Amino acid sequence: VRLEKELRLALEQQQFFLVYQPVVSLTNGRVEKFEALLRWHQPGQGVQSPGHFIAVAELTGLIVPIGYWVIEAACGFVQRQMQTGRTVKPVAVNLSVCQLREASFAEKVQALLARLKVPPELLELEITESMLMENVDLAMVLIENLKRLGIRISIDDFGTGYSSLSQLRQLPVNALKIDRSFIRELETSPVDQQMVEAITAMVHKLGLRVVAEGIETEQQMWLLRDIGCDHGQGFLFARPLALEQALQYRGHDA
Ligand code: G
Ligand code: G
Ligand code: MN
Ligand code: NA
Repeated sequence: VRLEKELRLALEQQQFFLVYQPVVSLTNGRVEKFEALLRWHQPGQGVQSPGHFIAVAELTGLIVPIGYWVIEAACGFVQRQMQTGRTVKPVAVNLSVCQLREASFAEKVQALLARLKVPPELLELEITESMLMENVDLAMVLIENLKRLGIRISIDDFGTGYSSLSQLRQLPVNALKIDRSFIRELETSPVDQQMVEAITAMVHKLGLRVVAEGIETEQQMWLLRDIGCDHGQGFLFARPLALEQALQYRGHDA
């Protein structure tokens, strides 16, 4: 109950902020996009990660207004990039299942993009595999609506849920992110290597891009590159960066 009050106050008093982690091409090192990650500057407690408060935000429904704040702030990052005159990279935002349950979600996001003059292709929404599986039919309709608006969709934490090939085949998503748990012991685990190979081959057959999460070592990066993963994200490239740092982050971009 106290946390709920504090979260309400956090929203009113602008205590939330976003950090941005680059997703890079494993073939040429260029920045493909940034993933926006929520942080809370809790007074007297320092900076909190979503692990500490997302569950309460979801239970209380506060994740809905917080979620719109996140999308708006991520669009602000895109606007800042547009002002630099350099190539603008898309921004990906994580969603909670409660946000998708709101019937007007797609319309509201569309209105927000229009108001902020951000092209829909520059926004990507990350939906976890387990969220998809909670209600496949609803997720399908929603994803189709969002796609029609030009917004990109990716499946997060892939490999931890239980989607079937036929379900994946029907989903109009752009990319799939292989969960960090498959990458962590990649160097020493032939089973994990085979899993990642199989997922990559399958996802490529569906015409989608594959992103590997949680890359921490060069060896992991080379293995993933050989396997044919398209993009990578992880501490090896960059930790989640503050807005100003993210604006300056170039990776191998010219
Ligand atoms: O950034 P960090 O590793 O602490 O994130 C922990 C988890 O919180 C991740 O699973 C991430 O997807 C989730 N998360 C980060 N930002 C947001 C957000 O804005 N909304 C939601 N719903 N989840 C987020
Ligand atoms: O569930 P999701 O994929 O949205 O989680 C993203 C989270 O993963 C972020 O909170 C981010 O801090 C964390 N993360 C990103 N790269 C790495 C990494 O290389 N290693 C570890 N351990 N965590 C990472
Ligand atoms: Mn994510
Ligand atoms: Na993930």
